[in-house]
Amino acid sequence: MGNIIDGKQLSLRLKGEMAEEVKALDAKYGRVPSLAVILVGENPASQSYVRGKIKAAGEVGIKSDLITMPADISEEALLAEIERLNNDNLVDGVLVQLPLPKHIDEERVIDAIALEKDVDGFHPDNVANLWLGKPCVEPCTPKGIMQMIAECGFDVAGKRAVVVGRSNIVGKPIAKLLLDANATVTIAHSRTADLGAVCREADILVAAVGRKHIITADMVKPGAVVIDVGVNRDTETGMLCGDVDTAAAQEVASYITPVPGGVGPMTITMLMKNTIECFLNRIVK
Ligand code: L34
Repeated sequence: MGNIIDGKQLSLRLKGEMAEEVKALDAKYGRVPSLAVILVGENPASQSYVRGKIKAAGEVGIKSDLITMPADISEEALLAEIERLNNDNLVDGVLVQLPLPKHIDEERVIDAIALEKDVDGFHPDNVANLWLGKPCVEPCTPKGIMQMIAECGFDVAGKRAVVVGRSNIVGKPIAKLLLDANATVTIAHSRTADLGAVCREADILVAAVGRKHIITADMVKPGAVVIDVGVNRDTETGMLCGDVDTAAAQEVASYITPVPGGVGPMTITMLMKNTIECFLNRIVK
C-alpha cells in the first residue's frame, strides 16, 4: 500500500521555515513582504481559499490585505484598484482570486497586474518567461506539486509523467516544470483516446481535470506517484473529493496525495514563497 503525501504537514514545516526567513528579512530591510488579495463576489469556494491565504500569511509573518468587491463591480473599478496596488511601493504581491464574474474580462485583469507583483505567475510575460526557461514566478499549484514529488525522494529525471488536464493554471505549467526536471511528459485530457492506457504508462501521474474519480485504480501503474489536483464537491455528501479514487489507487501507487489536505494547502504555501520572492526581487532592484 502506498504512502500518503501529507500536504498539510509539509506546509506546516515550510511555513515554519518561511516565518524564520521573514523575521530575518524584517531585521535586514526594515519591513516584511506584503500581499494584497482581491476577492470579487461571494463564491463560497473562493472565500474559503482566500481565507486560507490570509491565514497562511499571518502564520508566516507576511503582511496581508484582503480587498473584497461586490460581484457587480465594474471591470473599470477592479482595474483601478489593481492600478492603485501596482503603484503602492509597499505592496509586493497582487492576487486576484479566480474565477471572476462573467461580465469581467479575466485576461484583461491578469494583464493589468504589474509583472513584478504577479505572485500567481499568471501574467502573460511570466508565462512566456516560464516557457522560455527565463527567471520567473512559478505558479503556486505546480510549484507545490514539484515540492511534494521532491518530498517523497522520487527522482523525476528520465521518468514518464502523464498530466491529465490542460488548464493554464495547472496542466500546462506542471507539464513544463516536469519537463524541466527531465521527465518525459505527456499531456492528456478529456478527449484523449484510451486515457487508461496512457495513464498506465505514468511513473508520475498528475490529475488536474476537475471531475470526481476520473482516475480509477486500474489506470495507475504499480509504484507510481499520484498527484491529485482535483477539488470537487460530492453532490450527494457535500464532501470534498479529488479526481482520483484515492482509497483504491493507494493500493497500487507508491505515493499519493489526499484531497483535502494535499495539493490545496501546498498551493497556499507556495503563494507565501512567491510573495517572499517578489519582495526580494523588488527590494534588491
Ligand atoms: N488567482 N485564483 C488565483 N490563484 C490561485 O492559486 C487560485 N487557486 C485555484 C482557484 N483560483 C485561484 C487556488 O487558490 C484553486 N485554489 C485553491 C487553493 C486552496 C485550496 C484549494 C484550491 C485548499 O486549501 N483546499 C483545501 C480544502 C479547502 C476547503 O475545504 O474548501 C484542501 O485541503 O484541499
